Amino acid sequence: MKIQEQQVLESNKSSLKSHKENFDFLANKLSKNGHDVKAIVSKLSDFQVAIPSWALGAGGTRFGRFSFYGEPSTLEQKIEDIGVIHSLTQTAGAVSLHIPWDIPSDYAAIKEKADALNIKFDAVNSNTFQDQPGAAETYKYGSLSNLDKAVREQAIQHNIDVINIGDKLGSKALTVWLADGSCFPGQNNFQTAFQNTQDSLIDIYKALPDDWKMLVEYKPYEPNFYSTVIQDWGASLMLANGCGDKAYTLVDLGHHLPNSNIEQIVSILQLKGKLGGFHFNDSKYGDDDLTVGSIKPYALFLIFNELVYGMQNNPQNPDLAWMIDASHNVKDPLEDLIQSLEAIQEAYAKALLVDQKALKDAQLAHDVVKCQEILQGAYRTDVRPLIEKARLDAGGVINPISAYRSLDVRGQLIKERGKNTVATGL
Ligand code: AOS
Ligand code: ZN
Ligand code: ZN
Ligand code: ZN
Repeated sequence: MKIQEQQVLESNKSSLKSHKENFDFLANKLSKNGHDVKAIVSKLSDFQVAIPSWALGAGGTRFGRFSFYGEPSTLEQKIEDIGVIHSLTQTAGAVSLHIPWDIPSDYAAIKEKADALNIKFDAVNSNTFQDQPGAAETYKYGSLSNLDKAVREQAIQHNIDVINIGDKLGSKALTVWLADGSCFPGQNNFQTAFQNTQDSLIDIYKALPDDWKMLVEYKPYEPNFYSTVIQDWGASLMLANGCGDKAYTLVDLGHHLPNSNIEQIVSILQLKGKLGGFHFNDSKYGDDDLTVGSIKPYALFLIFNELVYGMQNNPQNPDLAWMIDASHNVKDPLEDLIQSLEAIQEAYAKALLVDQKALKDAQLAHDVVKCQEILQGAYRTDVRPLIEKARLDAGGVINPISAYRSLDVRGQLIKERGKNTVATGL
């Protein structure tokens, strides 16, 4: 399944006129208010988000899984699916692989396929939260934090293997997420678990190529329900600092206790030059991995407001690895990813509309009402014509969901692959 240029053109025909009207109206209004619309549109066109290889099949919970069929069962097919999303949105120009779920059998062929679809290899993810068939040691009681040296060594070696695999594909970052922790008080010594984790991460860090980054992901609970070794941004930052300059914190939006001020976390990490990457999703209760922007779109906007500020004011912070980490039971996974990309673009576009100079002045004048007006004025703008224009300029479609449906992509995939269903990740 590959979207042809002709199909893109065809799909845009019917909506081109109304898009143009809407865009001209908005662009005119924004220009009058001093915005450089061209620059905003080109920033939106440039913005690329990596699709996680584990989100292309229907997700599931421990209570069950319901398939959409036609799901990709090989890495090649996963890349083809991202190719579909990318052709329509022009925003999904990267993939984040999970090892061992996605070990390439033929590196040259996979690279060629990804190149042809304009897809880059973003951060590679290691997995020490499951036992692999034939493995000598078990991760039942932890991996990098384990009391048993042999287990730690196996987990360290796995991460080094992942770096080597990613290196062959042109990836430049390793994401480490650990399930390590405890389910009951007294099960673990907090200090020993933390120190073991630090020492293990340092060993992995030593194997990191010079132009690579190590991204340390945190999460407050699950699968362990009493304590998690890397529970929050503070633990992640301490571990990253303990490794060195190439180690950073990765923020997954679902990995916070309810009502955490994620925008503030993001902001301070950028100030310290230590924000390395993002896993976008949304949640109502915990690590729900719901569609980006489906529950708390205003919070997403506030996060993007800090990200835009950071990208403009914090040269000490490197370019971020933007990734989605979501998965679903009840939606076609590709439609869901398209909705997530749209929500990310929308939050980004609105954040670009915040008048930073006016905001600073209002802050200086302690004009609290004005500060809020500035943020909410940007948030309340319907920026969809800007996103449509950005997609159109880059060669994508005006309305990805309706194009996906009218091209009957899922039907085609089922025809090609049959009623394929595969188990995916977390
Ligand atoms: C787990 O909750 C995390 O979000 C990780 O990013 C994890 O490695 C990923 O979901 C792949 O399993
Ligand atoms: Zn994540
Ligand atoms: Zn998550
Ligand atoms: Zn998660």
